[in-house]
Amino acid sequence: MIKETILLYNPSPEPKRKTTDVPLSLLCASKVLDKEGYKIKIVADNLYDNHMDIISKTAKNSRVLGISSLTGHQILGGLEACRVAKQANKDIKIIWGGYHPSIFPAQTLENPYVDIVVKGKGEKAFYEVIKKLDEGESFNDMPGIHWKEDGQIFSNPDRPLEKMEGSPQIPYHLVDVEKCLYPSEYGQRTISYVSSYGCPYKCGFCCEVSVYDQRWVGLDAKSVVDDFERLEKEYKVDAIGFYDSLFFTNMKRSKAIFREMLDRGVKVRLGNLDGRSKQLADADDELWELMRETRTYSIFCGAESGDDETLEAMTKEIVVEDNYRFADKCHKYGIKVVFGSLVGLPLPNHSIKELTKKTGDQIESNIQMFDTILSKDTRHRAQIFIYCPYPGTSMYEDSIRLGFNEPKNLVEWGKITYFERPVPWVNKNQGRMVPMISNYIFMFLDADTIVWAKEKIKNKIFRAIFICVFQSASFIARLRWKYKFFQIPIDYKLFTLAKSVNRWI
Ligand code: B12
Ligand code: SF4
Repeated sequence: MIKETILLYNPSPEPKRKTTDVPLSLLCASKVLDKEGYKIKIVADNLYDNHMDIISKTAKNSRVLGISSLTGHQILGGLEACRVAKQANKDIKIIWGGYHPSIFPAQTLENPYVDIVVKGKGEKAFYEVIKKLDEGESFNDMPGIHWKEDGQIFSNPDRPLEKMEGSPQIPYHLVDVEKCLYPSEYGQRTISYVSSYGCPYKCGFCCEVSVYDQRWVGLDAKSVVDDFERLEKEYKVDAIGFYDSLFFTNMKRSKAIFREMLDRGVKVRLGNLDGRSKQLADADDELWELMRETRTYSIFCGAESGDDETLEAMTKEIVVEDNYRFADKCHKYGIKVVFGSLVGLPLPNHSIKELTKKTGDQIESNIQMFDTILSKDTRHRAQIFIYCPYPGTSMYEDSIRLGFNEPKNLVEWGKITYFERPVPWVNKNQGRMVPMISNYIFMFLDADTIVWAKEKIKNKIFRAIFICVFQSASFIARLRWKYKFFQIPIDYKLFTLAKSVNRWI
């Protein structure tokens, strides 16, 4: 068996901003390979300053370069790594995985650098691909694998979603964990973690449907809490940020995790648990009491819209009232919510002009909904994103019909920027206003931001200056929110500038 280095790269999701997080996608994709003794080197910009040099050097002795990528900027970083690696070693095989290649396996393979795409969950699939490469065999019988041979693209059917029980633990030891822990609102040493994959729902805008086809698998409660204990003991982690798509899919499992934590005295704080407003608002008090007892910090919830017609068009299977009921329940039990929402959706039977107007109405109704929610609990955080069409979702074809200029290749998808109006019916003013409200005003409305931000500044003088500046900016942002005045964005531009030079803002 050939066990040369397997070189993996996690490109930064945003231009000019260093990653602060653990490369979780690559760690999970490496689980089985690591257990089987393969030599793995994971490169990311927070792990090495000169990361492209490391790629070039390591590529010389590597059989494979693996790239993980979402749609957007990560693609460009991934392609740059491919160029550097191929220059160092023209025989290196290049494998892409993650959401973007999973949505577009064939189009990803059209890029001359890419040899193989792993669609969906990667733990076993990646190992099997490497084994086949070692043995010089074809990928014909391997579900979920797409590949290129003599310029021709071959595609296999999707892979069944394997159970998580019995799969090796996440090999955090493959990276310098100290460089990947981050201070969050709920812990000084927070680490990212995932306990399930997929989602059984079919929201019309969400790419989860095309990658996992409404399937979901979750790790059993005991194994999840084993992981928490290990992270607590080995890395002195005090908080865990969840990256599940829908943590609360199975309420029995969720309760069992909280109970297991209490029984075993596990003290790490959990945050960013993903849930749906209706399911959680309807959940029994036992679940809520368990979350209170375990000091669960926050839930991430796609509230999506303050307009019932838009929620219906999204097939979200909730109404606006569910968002209010859920927010009240969280307030009662002292749990913070981060609410996501979308505007600029391609509603059927609307012209572009009507959709631009509808986008304005959606912004308005989301503002109204968040005004009500945030005025009841200032710890809740709101977010508004502009819709971006993804294939395999029910809204994609509508978007193309309505004039969405579909990117035609990997490079064009790499240039998609989420706050710069990916769809033509979102006008310039809306494209400017949405990120200003979402990234700037909502940040200052969130009562926890100042508590958390000032803790990160150790120097007393800097801290005092920071608090002064923060409070002045906060005053302006609150005034804007009170009067719903989002024009003449000089303060926002200054904030954006400050953000570009300080990665913690
Ligand atoms: C953390 C996260 C982020 C992070 C970045 C993560 C990163 N990769 O660096 C941040 C906060 C920056 C982010 C931003 C955004 N995100 Co995001 N994010 C997530 C989240 C919650 C977790 C990702 C994760 O780590 N999952 C756990 C890992 C283990 O799963 P995984 O990545 O799928 O990896 C597995 C397989 O894909 C495969 N695999 C992955 N990589 C590789 C590589 C190789 C070589 C192989 C063989 C296999 C393989 O194996 C892994 C193990 O099975 C996901 C939802 C989710 N549950 O995944 C959304 C998600 C990925 N994000 C999404 C979206 C829409 C966004 C934003 C557009 C949100 C917004 N409107 O601003 C932005 C865009 C970012 C950008 N500029 O490109 C979408 C996907 C969009 C897309 N087509 O890429 C998701 C799926 C959420 C959703 N359901 O809509 N996000
Ligand atoms: S938006 Fe959330 S609930 Fe809807 S399909 Fe995506 S992950 Fe599932």
